Amino acid sequence: MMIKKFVAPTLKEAIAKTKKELGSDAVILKSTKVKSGNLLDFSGKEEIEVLAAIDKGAKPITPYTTTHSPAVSTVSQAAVPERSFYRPSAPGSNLMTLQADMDELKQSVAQVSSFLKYQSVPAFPQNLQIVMKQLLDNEVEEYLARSLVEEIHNELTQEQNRDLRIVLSVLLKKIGSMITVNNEQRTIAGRPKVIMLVGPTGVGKTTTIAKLATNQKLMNKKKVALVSSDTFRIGAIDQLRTFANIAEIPLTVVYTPEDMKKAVKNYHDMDIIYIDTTGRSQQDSQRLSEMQKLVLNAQPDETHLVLSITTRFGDLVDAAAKFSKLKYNRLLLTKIDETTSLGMILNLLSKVKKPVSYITTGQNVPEDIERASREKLARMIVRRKSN
Ligand SMILES: Nc1nc2c(ncn2[C@@H]2O[C@H](COP(=O)(O)OP(=O)(O)OP(=O)(O)O)[C@@H](O)[C@H]2O)c(=O)[nH]1
Ligand SMILES: [Mg+2]
Repeated sequence: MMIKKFVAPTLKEAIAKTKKELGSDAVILKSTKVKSGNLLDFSGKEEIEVLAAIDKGAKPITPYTTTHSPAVSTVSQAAVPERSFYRPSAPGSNLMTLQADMDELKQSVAQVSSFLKYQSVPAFPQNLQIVMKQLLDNEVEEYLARSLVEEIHNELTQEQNRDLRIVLSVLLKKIGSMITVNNEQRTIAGRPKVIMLVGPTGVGKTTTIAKLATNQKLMNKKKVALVSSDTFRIGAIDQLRTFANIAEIPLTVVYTPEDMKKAVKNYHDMDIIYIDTTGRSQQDSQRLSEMQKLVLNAQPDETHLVLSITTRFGDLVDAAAKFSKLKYNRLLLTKIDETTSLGMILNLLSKVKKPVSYITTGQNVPEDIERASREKLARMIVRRKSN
């Protein structure tokens, strides 16, 4: 393993530097706030120092010098960086984004008249027509969009309906109330919390486990262990093993449901055990039944069904139904960065009544993950697409 230090004004910039030099396989081991390195700077300004590692086998993009310092001791001293998924958004930011949403929506006014030619929208006041079009553009199903707009029409006075700011804030509230989240991160006293990720192939389960485990270890300083069930596909484990080695997180691979029980028991002194599973097609009912045994033996406190929001809606609903055999109690939505039709989230949540735990927004470990928030999800659903 090779380790290198990067310093930048923000965590994001430090990570960008790291990725530029070490490539996208680099893993952040530690990020700390440090005083500005510039001796002439007396402002007391802080910068972010990132300690990154890359597997020896992987090729860096540019040549660099390395120090072979042991990572274990430094990992446990990690400080909370500028931007982590535990931080609440800045006060006042909601109002600002609401204003931005509104300005964006106003730009749609011009398009509404042409839209009305081909949509059978009842004679709603103009602001409600704008909102309706916006929801449909974002691929919210028509019946949902219509019922939201009708409710607003009925509940607000004519004068309120003429104020786009009021219409929009009521809309966001209504959408927010259709969403439930559960992003509880507290661990359980006296025993490890067991968290299992299940879901179709290629949705991002392993990547998400790497993000969650790193964040819990580095930022919350939790004792974290990984278990991976590799009962169906030889070689599937390499990706997680490489990560576990670099981040120095213990990993056990289990091959049978009985192994699972032992592995979980073995990690009794950990705070969190994350269980990765190999992707299963929801069509493969025999394999799903085998997975049920794994679940039974792991006794997870949380089972997150991981779904990529880039998947066709019909397939999402189908996966949600088939995986219900595994009694999942959270939805974890991935690849939010890859689509502009975020109305799909509302369509899904109106059918699958489970709380959302996290959303993931890119391939970067550990930063591209956020705890789900109703307000933020509602805004994503309403937001105008940036083309
Ligand atoms: N754009 C984007 N890509 C992601 C995200 N999460 C994961 N990926 C990518 O999706 C691909 C599959 O990710 P994995 O973590 O291997 O998916 P998996 O669910 O573990 O796959 P299987 O174990 O084969 O079922 C990888 O290229 C990831 O980098 C995300 O939030 N956004
Ligand atoms: Mg995987």
